[in-house]
Amino acid sequence: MTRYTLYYFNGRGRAEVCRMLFVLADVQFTDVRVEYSEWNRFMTKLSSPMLPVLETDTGLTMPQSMAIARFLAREFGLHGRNGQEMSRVDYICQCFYDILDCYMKMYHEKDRQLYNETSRRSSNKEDKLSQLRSNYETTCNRILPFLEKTLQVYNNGNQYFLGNQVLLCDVMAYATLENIVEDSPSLLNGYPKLRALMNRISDYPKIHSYLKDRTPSEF
Ligand SMILES: N[C@@H](CCC(=O)N[C@@H](CS)C(=O)NCC(=O)O)C(=O)O
Repeated sequence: MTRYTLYYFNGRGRAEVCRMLFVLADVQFTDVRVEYSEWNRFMTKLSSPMLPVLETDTGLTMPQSMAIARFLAREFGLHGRNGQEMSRVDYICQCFYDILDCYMKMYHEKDRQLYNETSRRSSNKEDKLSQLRSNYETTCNRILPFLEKTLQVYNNGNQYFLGNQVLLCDVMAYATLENIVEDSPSLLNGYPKLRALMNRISDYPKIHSYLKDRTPSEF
């Protein structure tokens, strides 16, 4: 059996979708949480300028969260049954990723500014942060209506994105939407089907116990 190691910082961020896929598939993995202070050392070891990175004992080392997630979903049978289903899973994931990417950029800027609190706040920094927040909110307002509609293609949106099976895109939905719920829940007003999907996924037995036992993290 393949041994998997997932490297990321100590947060949910861009890696949580991959962790949830392992949980859903009941596959063991080593969850390495890199401290920021150790990052330069890890960067050399992994020869990747960014995290997450997935490593296997079969010789694979790969960066890019969505490429990793798609690889795992294919390995675990969570990507759809044919090309058409896989392409639907992919475009739904990519829509959520556009939101998550804006969110992470905003989060890191906020974090960096807090970390550098000793240097005085300048209007440039505040402009940058409010620009990133505005990009994030605009992206949510542009993409969420499409996702709410897309969910309703199967069973009036009362199950999952492709009907009755939980797939990569549903896990990606949860991993993205939980950041919105934490940071700015009103952005989800008007999307009852997406909200209900989140509850359905968090109630899904394996996911439910993972979420219950998960150590809370800042991002
Ligand atoms: N598109 C990449 C983006 C990866 C990325 O920007 N990761 C950030 C953490 S969320 C990182 O590694 N930052 C470290 C650095 O910039 O030195 C992905 O989705 O994996």
